[in-house]
Amino acid sequence: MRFETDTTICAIATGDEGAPRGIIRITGPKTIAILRDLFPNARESLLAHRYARVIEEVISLPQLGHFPVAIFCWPTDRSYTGQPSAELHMLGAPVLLREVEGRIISLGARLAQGGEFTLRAYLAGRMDLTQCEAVLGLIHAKGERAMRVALEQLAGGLSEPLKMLRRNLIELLADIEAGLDFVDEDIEFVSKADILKRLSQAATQLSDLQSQLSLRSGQQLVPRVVLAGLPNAGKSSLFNAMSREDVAIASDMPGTTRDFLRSRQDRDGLVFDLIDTAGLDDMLEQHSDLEKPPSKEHDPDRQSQRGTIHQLRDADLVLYCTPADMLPSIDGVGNERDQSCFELVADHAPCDVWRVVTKADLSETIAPHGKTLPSFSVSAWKGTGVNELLHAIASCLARTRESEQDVVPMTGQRCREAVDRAIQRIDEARTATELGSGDEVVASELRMALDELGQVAGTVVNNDILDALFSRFCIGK
Ligand SMILES: Nc1nc2c(ncn2[C@@H]2O[C@H](COP(=O)(O)OP(=O)(O)OP(=O)(O)O)[C@@H](O)[C@H]2O)c(=O)[nH]1
Ligand SMILES: [Mg+2]
Repeated sequence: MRFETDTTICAIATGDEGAPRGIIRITGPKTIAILRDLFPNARESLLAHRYARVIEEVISLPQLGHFPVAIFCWPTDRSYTGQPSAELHMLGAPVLLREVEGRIISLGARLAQGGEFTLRAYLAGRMDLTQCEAVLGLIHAKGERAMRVALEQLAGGLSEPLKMLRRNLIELLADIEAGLDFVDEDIEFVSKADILKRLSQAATQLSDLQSQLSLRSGQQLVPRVVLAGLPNAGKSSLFNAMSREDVAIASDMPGTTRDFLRSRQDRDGLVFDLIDTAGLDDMLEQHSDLEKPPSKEHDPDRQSQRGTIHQLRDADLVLYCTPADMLPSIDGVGNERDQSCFELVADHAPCDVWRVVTKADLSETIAPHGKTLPSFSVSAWKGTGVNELLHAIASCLARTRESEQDVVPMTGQRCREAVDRAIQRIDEARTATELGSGDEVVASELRMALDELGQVAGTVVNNDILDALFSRFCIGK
């Protein structure tokens, strides 16, 4: 990767398979001079303005003919790269674009390397590294959500809190260092209480940043799939069938399951926890005091059902079990108790709730019934539908995992460790302050924390990181 910025670079920024419109980008000190040579008729207008503008021109190419070109021109450093820049928008025929690119090179530019335009934006202080990665994320975005995440990050979603955090720490460091010159004179520049308060604010900001960086359902958190329903709905039997072992007790006595059970599943490469819960029944009339934690409940039945409510709140997906013999009949009249239980579950689960018809062997055919048509039907006894359900869960969770990244994955991978180390340094600084180890020690911990954060933003430059990042860009970006 070339880190010099005194050359003028150019590249075709659009694909080479031909399109109605093609774009050539130029940036660097010679941009305007090159444009003036390329478009002699626009010499005056190219010099006349200091602001970004569009000039309609025609380019004459020997053997190829005359072609209209829209010159988007940023004549000063107020551009993406922080240097005079331009984009030539013209017919997207590859032969034509290559011809014009060749002319620009013959007039004093060189061909840009992949990522060099964004690298210049970074070197000019226009963007920090998290934003450069967001540009890359945008280029490679596979879906709408990935694109939105990249755009938010590009707009400063991560840079702004990072900037504020670094500013606060720099100010604290400056205050402490100012005091170091006067240690012998017993003047206190910044009190111990103030240092501790500011360090604890920094620790909170860092942990916010860390949660922004961690992928919700990535390595840290295993998704949780919770089975819920009325007592005797067949949850524990389904739990056993899905985990292929008899861990949960199933019986025809309502209220068999008291405490929740967990079984780790690995389906289609996706790991998730399946959770069996106590059937909800007594809770149906008790909506008002559901917020009470399970430990505060004295009645064991209600305590176990309260535990179910807590499981629901942490769920990534709920499988609501309705036994086939409780399904609404053709005329739409369903089991009222089951319906209110479904509503209770849907109210408390922060995620999708699928209706799973259990004991499907009890009814030969499951009649469709309007809007409440069940999505899945399974029989734990016969083993039917269980694999299909597991497969659907895995693909649903995989989709969610992909879409729940708060930051461009590359930024997440690169920054998580640096932020962890910064948290450790701030912790050390707090301990040193509490123990009265001396302001020099606190200042040195703060400097190390700032270095770590500098690596996230890219103010502390590490050539390997820059190389790894910018070499992944395509030419013209
Ligand atoms: N016909 C039929 N009966 C089933 C099936 N699955 C479970 N049952 C029966 O339904 C009854 C209740 O099953 P459980 O799995 O204990 O139900 P549960 O929802 O866990 O019940 P609680 O723990 O009390 O909330 C038992 O008698 C099971 O044998 C099935 O696929 N077909
Ligand atoms: Mg059970």
